[in-house]
Amino acid sequence: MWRLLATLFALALAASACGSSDSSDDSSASGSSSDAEETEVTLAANGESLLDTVKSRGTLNCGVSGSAVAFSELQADGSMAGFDADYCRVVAAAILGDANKVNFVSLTAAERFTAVQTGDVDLLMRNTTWTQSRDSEVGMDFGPTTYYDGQQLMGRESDGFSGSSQVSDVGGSVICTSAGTTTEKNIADAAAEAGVSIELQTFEDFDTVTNNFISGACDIITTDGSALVGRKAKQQPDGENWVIFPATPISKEPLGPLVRHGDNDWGDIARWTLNALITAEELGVTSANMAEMAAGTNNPEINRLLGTEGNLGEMLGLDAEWAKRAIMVGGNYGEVFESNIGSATIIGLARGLNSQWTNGGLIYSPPFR
Ligand SMILES: N[C@@H](CCC(=O)N[C@@H](CS)C(=O)NCC(=O)O)C(=O)O
Repeated sequence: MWRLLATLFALALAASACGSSDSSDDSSASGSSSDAEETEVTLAANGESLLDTVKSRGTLNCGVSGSAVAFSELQADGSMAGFDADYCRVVAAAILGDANKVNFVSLTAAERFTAVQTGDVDLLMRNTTWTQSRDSEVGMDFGPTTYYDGQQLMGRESDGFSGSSQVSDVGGSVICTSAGTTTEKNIADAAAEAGVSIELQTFEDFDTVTNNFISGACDIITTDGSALVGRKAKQQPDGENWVIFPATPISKEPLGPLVRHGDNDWGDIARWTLNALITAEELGVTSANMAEMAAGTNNPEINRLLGTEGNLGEMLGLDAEWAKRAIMVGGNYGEVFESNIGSATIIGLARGLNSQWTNGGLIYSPPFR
């Protein structure tokens, strides 16, 4: 009975989110509410949780950007690379025992929430900001934040901009960003607050936004700081200097995984798999020392995490070695960070706010107990 009620509730959310274009920043996604209804009814008829569905399907359908530099980028050979892509692999390894059992689905910002609502993707890992309306109106459930980001602007030094420019300096500019994002709302708010008038143009994807910046059609582009750093690293033409400002972002953009509202068991998997990687870093469990750690240690939390003590994995509907498999995909949170977006990569992001809480940052997992 509770499942029927949950399904009806999810349907109502899906229908309202798809049917209106003005109630939230994210409701302009493609797809129709009838698609959502068909999928919901199928899931309800099976009486399965998404965990059962994914196990019997044998693959995880994971929504990503596909063009977010170092986060999820489609490669020439058809593979998907990056920090977000690796998290999809980590979840597949935890559930299915194979990091390769991921079907990556590239989604634009405007498409992403409908894809979760209709069940086209099981998990969304697409530089998506946790906001109240996405949680309580659009019908998403967010996992812990994987990357604490913030919105910034990027302009040309030759236009007089510098790293110390402010929003108050962009009056009269054509500012471009992607549709269906927090970004388009934030820049409008920030310009109004700074008392400057801007011409805001939105496009379906950030490739188009960046190309319009390169051609000069846009004076400034704006989005999550990490995406601007990536675009500058990859696309800044020789002889130009693109500058990112203001130094303190204009918004908070906590990015992380999300699932459809209403399947708590499935949400638990998304949440605790990420917490496993975070806890592994905190406790010094790495891909390199896993064999030693998984043989049993004198730290009871490591033993619970790696399944040599207790039955935390079984409580999730998984097995004792789920976290071990998740950590072995690309290492703990810090290892996944460094290999994809850290200082030695093209994007070269510092840990900053994304340091462990024990190191002055915000990365903090609840205990494994
Ligand atoms: N974090 C923001 C923005 C996410 C987003 O989709 N950003 C656009 C740029 S505005 C994008 O496509 N980024 C990936 C890329 O660089 O292509 C949100 O959740 O709304």
